[in-house]
Amino acid sequence: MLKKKYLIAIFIIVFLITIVIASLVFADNPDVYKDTDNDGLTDYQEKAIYQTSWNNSDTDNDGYNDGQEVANNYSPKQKYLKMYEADTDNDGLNDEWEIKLGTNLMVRDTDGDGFLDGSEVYNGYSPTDSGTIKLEKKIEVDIANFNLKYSLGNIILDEFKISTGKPSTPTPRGEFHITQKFPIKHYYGYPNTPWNLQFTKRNGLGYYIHTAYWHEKFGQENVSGGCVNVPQEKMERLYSWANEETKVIIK
Ligand SMILES: [Ca+2]
Ligand SMILES: [Ca+2]
Ligand SMILES: [Ca+2]
Ligand SMILES: [Ca+2]
Repeated sequence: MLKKKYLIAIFIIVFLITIVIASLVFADNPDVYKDTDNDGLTDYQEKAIYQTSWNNSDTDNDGYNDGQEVANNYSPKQKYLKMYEADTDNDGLNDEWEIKLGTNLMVRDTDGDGFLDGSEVYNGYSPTDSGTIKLEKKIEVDIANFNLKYSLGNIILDEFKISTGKPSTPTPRGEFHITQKFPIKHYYGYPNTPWNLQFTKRNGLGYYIHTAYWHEKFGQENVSGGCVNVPQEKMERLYSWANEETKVIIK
């Protein structure tokens, strides 16, 4: 009985010592605090996340330091490109989403399962877990708040202001799926509209999520004939990412 008590006590002591040593090691990691090149990103962020130079404040040599670029959503690695326009490792997943999803923006197959990060995200798999569990691809439209967000599993890939159907031609509410994709559509009075995602059809009429080059009412007023209008600079990424597995929830 006494022996058992000793064993438990020894176990607890060893456990506590391990915790203390581990916390000392991590607290002692200077990279977490140090910003050697004084560009606003710590050495740790530069080495582990942005893959920038920790001792050169302007990695891509474009006149803006790494921290400034990250703060303004520009790539510190690729001259003049926004974070989402850069795909440093050319794996089909842009640098902004690599960082959101926790993948390595210099490694094309982060989890080493034989599938590129970009194709995993497109097909609804985790790029950081080699398992085969599917993640939900979901677009959520909040009509009252003029808001659209879309996500892979529980990670939001983007969120922005939109405009939906005016009171006489409201956007249908409910749960749908993307049914068809059209790179260009000609709507009545609005030809050559890029990036169209159809999510339902009623009385022979298709309802879409698409750009609207003819107005700037996003976040302000619902003006459409029932479609969801998205700002031009937001739509191409959403269009490329969405497929028939993508759920559309409109409320
Ligand atoms: Ca730095
Ligand atoms: Ca730079
Ligand atoms: Ca990439
Ligand atoms: Ca992979």
